[in-house]
Amino acid sequence: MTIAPLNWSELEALTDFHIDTVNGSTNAQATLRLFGQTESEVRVTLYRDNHAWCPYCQKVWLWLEEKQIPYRIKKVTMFCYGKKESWYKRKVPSGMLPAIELDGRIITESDDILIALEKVFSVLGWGMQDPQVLPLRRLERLLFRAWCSWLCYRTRSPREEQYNREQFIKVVAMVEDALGSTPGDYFLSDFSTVDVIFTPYVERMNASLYYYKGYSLREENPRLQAWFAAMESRSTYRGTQSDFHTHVHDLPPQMGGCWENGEPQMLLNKARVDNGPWFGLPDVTYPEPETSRAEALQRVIKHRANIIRVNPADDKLFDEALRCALTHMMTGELCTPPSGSDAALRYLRDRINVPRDMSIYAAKRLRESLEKTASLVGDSQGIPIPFNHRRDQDPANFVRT
Ligand SMILES: N[C@@H](CCC(=O)N[C@@H](CS)C(=O)NCC(=O)O)C(=O)O
Repeated sequence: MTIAPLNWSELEALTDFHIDTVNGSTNAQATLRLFGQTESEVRVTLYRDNHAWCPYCQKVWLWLEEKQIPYRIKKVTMFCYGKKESWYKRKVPSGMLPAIELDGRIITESDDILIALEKVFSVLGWGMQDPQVLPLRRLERLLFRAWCSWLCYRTRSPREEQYNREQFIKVVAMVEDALGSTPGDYFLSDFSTVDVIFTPYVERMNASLYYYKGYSLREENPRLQAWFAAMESRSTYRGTQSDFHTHVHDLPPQMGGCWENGEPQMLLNKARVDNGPWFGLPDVTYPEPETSRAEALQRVIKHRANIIRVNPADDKLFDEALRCALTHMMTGELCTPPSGSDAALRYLRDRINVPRDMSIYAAKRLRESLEKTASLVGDSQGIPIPFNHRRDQDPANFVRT
């Protein structure tokens, strides 16, 4: 038995999800953050990517959120998603992100940005140049390079693949030692700028190695596992956290390629990230909030006109199919979509971006219902996600109408 899809007004009545983007918890939608202060106190503008994906932007974003510095956010398109805004190129000719404007002065390079912010707003636990922090900053870069060597270069033999894997695991052991050398789950004896610096790439390593190499960083290393859990106890981190699906498909154009090793575990992991089930993946472990479905529904309703317009399928067909998936998500009842809409539903399933569009559990709920609903009418996949660019996600297509 399947039910008829709810109409848009019936769906709207099922969500009252609302967040205070300005003074509430960390979120990707905000363009102003005040933390209870007044707008006249804003001295900082953060220029970051539209996708809330750029790792160096996440570093500065997390730092500002942890310190609760009032700031404005201006979003810029990254090259591989679309055309860089000319107003930004006038400010930062290279077009690189992140940048901040601090009391009218433009600063680029995420480390220099944090150093400049520390001078004005004081350090986050320990300073960037502190003798305890410097070796850990170097360790983070060492880990980054070992990860790139394994993930981003095509190897010519299984031996070379094995060597790259071992080199990476050696550096991970150093990270485990560093985490074990202080009390608590963070890098130093308390949460600090060091945790902020490690966050963006460790999150991307966890996703990409799971998917492209069959290696689960978070599950195979107990101290990193505890560190992730400690990070996830912070609402700041949760607000910036992405999921496996988003990362593994956003990384290749940014990194110039990510190479699969074709091993059995890798193939299983890849299928799971792409086709589900998405619950239980080691990309998140804190309990699912009760609001996840309502959040996903509210976000789709808000952008439904563009979501339908951008989808390659016929608008009327996809409108109905999308309502079927949302009806399933909210009621738990199966709702058969029009025949021929399976590829369209999976096209959207593959293009939910976390945390730009919604938080991690909301995205899992939506992906789950899109997939379940698509599977009622067929197994056609959507147009494949491009590997060399992500212009399918050009933010220009999603400016609200
Ligand atoms: N060393 C720089 C690296 C910044 C960087 O590589 N930014 C990339 C995005 S992650 C970028 O802006 N690329 C240009 C683009 O994609 O538009 C920093 O630490 O800020």
